[in-house]
Amino acid sequence: MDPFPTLRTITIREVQLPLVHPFRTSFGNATTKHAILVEIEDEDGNVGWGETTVEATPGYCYETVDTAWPMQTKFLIPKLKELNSDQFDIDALHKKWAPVRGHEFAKGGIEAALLALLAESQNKSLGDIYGSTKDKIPTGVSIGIQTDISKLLDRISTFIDQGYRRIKIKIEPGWDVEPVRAIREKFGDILLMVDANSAYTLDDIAILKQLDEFGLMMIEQPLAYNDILQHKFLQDELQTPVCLDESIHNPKDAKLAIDHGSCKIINIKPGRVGGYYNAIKIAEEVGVGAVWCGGMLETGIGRLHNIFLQARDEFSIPGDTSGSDRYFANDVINPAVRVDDQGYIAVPKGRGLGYEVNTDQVDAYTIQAMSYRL
Ligand code: OSB
Ligand code: MG
Repeated sequence: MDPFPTLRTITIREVQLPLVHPFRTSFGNATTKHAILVEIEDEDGNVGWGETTVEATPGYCYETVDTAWPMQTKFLIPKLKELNSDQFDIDALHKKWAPVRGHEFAKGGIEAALLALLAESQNKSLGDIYGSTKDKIPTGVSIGIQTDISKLLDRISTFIDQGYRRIKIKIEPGWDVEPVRAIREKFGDILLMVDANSAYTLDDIAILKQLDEFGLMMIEQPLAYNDILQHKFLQDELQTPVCLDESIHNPKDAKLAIDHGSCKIINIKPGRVGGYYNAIKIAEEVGVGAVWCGGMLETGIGRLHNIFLQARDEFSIPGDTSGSDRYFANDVINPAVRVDDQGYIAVPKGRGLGYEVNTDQVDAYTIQAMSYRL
C-alpha cells in the first residue's frame, strides 16, 4: 500500500441520527444511530472521512461509542502522531496499533478516514484504493423484528417494490419458523435469509433444523457472539449454510471458521474486523460466494466506504447496504445513496468518496467533538 501524505489534524465527532423506523433485533431496539465520524486533514488541505460505526449499547458487541472514544483519544490517535514523523503506510499503522488488543471498530474508523484521505491526496477514487471493479452493486435490506406477521409482510412488499434483491429478517425464539413460512407462502422463491444475532443455543437445534425446509440462503450468527466451535456442531446438523458475523474479528478467525466447517459464509463488516485492510484480506482468502458485506446502519460516510468494498469481485452476494432513505430522513452526504428499481447502487466515480460530506448536517447531529494536531 502507498505511503500516506503528511497529516495535519484529526477531528472525531460523536453523532446521533434519528432512524426513520425503529430497528428491533434479538438484542434490543434501536431508534437512533450513534457513530463517531472521523475527519483527517493533510498539510495540503485534503480531507478524508471515515466512520466508527459502533452502536450506543453493547448488545451486538462490547464496543460502543463510549468505549471507542477513549480508545481513539488515549491510544490510537497518539500512535498516528508517532508515525507522522516518517512517511507511513497501512502495514506500519497496524503494527503500531497491534499492542492495542481488540477494539476493532475504534481502529476501523480511523483507518477508513486515512484511506479516504489517501484517495483524495492522490486524486483517485476510493474505489481505486479498495480494488473496486464494478459500476454498480446488487443490494438487499435487513428487516427488524415486527410486532406481527402481517406488518412484516407489508414491509417486505414495500422493499421488494423498491427493487431490493435480497431480504434478510431478524429472528429470535418465537419469531422464526412462522414468519419464514409466511414469507415463502406470499413471496415464493425470493432470495431470503435470517439473522439471529446469537439468540439460540445448541438446545434449539430442532427449531433451527425446521428452517432447512425453506431454502434460505443462510442463517446468520445463530449461536453465541463469541463462539466458533459450537457453530461447527450446528453446521454439521444443518443443510442451510451458517454465516458468521459477531464471532469474526480478523482474517485468522475467518480462516479458522471456514477451514473447520463452523460456517460456509462470512459476513464482512469492515469495522468489526479492524478496517478495510483486514476486510479485503478476508475477501481474498475466503473468496467469491462465501463473503458478503454486512452493515451497522451506517451514516452515508460508512455506507460509501462499504459500497466501494462491495464493488470488488469477491462480493457477488447482495449485502445489507440499503439506500439512505431506509435509515435516515437526512443523511450526512449529498446526494443521498439511492437504490435503483432493479436493486442496484451505482458505485461513485469521482475523487475520494465521490460524494460531498454535508458538514451542516454533520454539525446538526454532533453531540461532542475533539480535534488534535498531528
Ligand atoms: O447483525 O447484521 C447485524 C444492524 C446493527 C447491528 C447488527 C446488525 C445490523 C443489521 C442491519 O442487520 C444492517 C444494515 O442495514 O446496515
Ligand atoms: Mg448480523
